[in-house]
Amino acid sequence: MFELHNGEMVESSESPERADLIADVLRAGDNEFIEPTRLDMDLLKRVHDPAYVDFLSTAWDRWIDAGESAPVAMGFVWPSRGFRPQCPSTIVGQLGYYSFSADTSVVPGTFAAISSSAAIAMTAADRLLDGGATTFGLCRPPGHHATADQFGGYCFFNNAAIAAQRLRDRGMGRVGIIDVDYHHGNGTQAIFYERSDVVFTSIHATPDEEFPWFAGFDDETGSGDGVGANLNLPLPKGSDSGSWFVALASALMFLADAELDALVVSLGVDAFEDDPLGTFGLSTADFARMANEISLLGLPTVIVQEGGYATEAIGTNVQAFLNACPQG
Ligand code: SP5
Ligand code: ZN
Repeated sequence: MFELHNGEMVESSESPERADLIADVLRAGDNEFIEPTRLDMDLLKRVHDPAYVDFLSTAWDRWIDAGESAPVAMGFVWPSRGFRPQCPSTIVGQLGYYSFSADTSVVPGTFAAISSSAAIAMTAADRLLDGGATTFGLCRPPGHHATADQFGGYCFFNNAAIAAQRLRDRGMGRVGIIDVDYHHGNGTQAIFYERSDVVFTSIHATPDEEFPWFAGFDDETGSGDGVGANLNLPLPKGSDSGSWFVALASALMFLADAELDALVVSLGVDAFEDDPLGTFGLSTADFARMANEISLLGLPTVIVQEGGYATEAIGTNVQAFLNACPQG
């Protein structure tokens, strides 16, 4: 698969192989694997605009029916400053309306992949609710950049938001989300921005210097009912592990004060020192430390996979985090 990067079509950083690399490492360890159950479409449409879900379910077929021949379907005009944010009637216009970045395109397998990724997040939440144990959803593609009605940043359905909404729908009073991916989880933030029942915090490279550029600043603190329920901890590009863990301490204090019943971790491992997209200095051992510190909250926890592109290390980094989580 390809992405448009600074004017060139290049091989995409986000590949199906990523999930296999993680699964291979986890299969070699002492882990129980379960298959996802069928995605609850009502749940999906509580998180995402139903029209957006319907758009994605037919986008590839409509692209072909429109006579387009490009191997990927993507937006090329977005409703940016001064434009009308209204949905056009044709597939080419709608691709722009329902997306925000040029790194993400629709291909024949997109809807199947994003539906199973979302089903994995839902199933992880269900397993936590049914069995009580910390559960990891090996979601791929990732989800935290996807808003209620826009794809981008390799994300289409917001898996973390789907897990959090499932926890809410099945009785958890207030749910926290901590996003440790190198990039700001703009989609998760947007979905819950006006809500107080799901609180969000994210540690990431400052959007002043890094994707997604237009969200993730520290003065974004929530609005309406959600005032005070959003905490961004942007760090300069090139930040080391020491400053990352100072930010984590702030995130954990924020979550500890929020009176939570459960937690969702958006586990991107692209803050790793050798990640090709990241610039932070975290080591493999730091992912274990991260899990140790998050576990001190003592909350029932669902973990969903987000980014991480250092293919030789993605599995060991995820394993380091998971092995440091309390078993139950
Ligand atoms: C989930 C997640 O980590 N999404 C990050 C999306 C960032 N997309 C823009 C990155 C631009 C770098 N593209 C380099 C492509 C070379 N393979
Ligand atoms: Zn990322």
